[in-house]
Amino acid sequence: MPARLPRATVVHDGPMRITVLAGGVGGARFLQGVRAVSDDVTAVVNTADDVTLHGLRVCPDLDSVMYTLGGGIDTGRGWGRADETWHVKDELAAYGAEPTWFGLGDRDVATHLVRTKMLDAGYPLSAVTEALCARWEPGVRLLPMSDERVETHVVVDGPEGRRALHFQEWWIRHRAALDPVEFVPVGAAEAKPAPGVLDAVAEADLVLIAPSNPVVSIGTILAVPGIRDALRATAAPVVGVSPIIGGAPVRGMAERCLPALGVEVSAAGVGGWYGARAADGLLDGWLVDTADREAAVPGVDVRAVPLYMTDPEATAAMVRAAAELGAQVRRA
Ligand code: FO1
Repeated sequence: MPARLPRATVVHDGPMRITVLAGGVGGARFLQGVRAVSDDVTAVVNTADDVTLHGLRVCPDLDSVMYTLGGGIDTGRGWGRADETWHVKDELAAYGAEPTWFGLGDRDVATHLVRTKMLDAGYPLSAVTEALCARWEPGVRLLPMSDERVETHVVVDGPEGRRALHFQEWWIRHRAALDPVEFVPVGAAEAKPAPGVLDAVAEADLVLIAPSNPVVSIGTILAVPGIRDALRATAAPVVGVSPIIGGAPVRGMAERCLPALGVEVSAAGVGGWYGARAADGLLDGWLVDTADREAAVPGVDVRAVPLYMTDPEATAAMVRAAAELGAQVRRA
């Protein structure tokens, strides 16, 4: 009879079923750590960054996760392919074909061509993602948050008055320099969770909210009707990981997004924005960096551990800390 693990660790026979809500670059690095902790991982990935340009459907966050976990990512950028070339982009620019500000890599174009062809043939995004992952074998189940189109548009005030622009234009062309008045997940109200998303939340042993941008990566997932309710209803502990360390985001310009929602750029501010499950919010536990050990979120068990994802092992240690916190949180 193998020595039995302490009850708090054993949640069911087989690997711990972990479901993660994640965005792109930060979410992908976080998922490298989750994958090291369990081989039964489902990632629910933000698709509101998605954009159609030059006739191609581009899904940045799904691709960042797929390439990172599949070993094809350019690790410096955190998006797009390693060993990339930019001939298509340069040739398009030579024709004056807009937009010229979007970094369309030659290897990356193949992914967009396959995805666009399958979408045009009527396959839902979840089936397209599964097909692309057959090549990349990310080692986690990759689910788009929805098969319906949801696109974040950013409302900004400019010299010519108030206007909305696609998130990618705000993010890439303007480097998020235009002060956002509002972030609008266009299409969210009409969207449904993709097949498998609600079950992945309901049947998980642990639900994690990755340290992705709370507004344009996690907030957009929560805007899909049914997902927030599933998180509040699941028997699994819900543990979030702070994307803010010492008052600043590690990446992803969250400090440019949070003020538009009136949320303080701090571990406590973001934790409070997600809220305690016992008080109409989502969290049972909130993992913050040791620099933010004083952070308190009413109704949420907060724990401070090193949160810099310097490498997959460091990230795995964070994930284990989150799992331990999940096993210990007081449940309403
Ligand atoms: N981010 C940039 O800052 N500049 C780019 O030119 C750029 C191109 C790009 C192409 C494909 C892709 O999958 C992602 C790309 N990203 C680029 C990142 C993208 O803007 C993501 O939405 C952000 O990283 C936020 O997750």
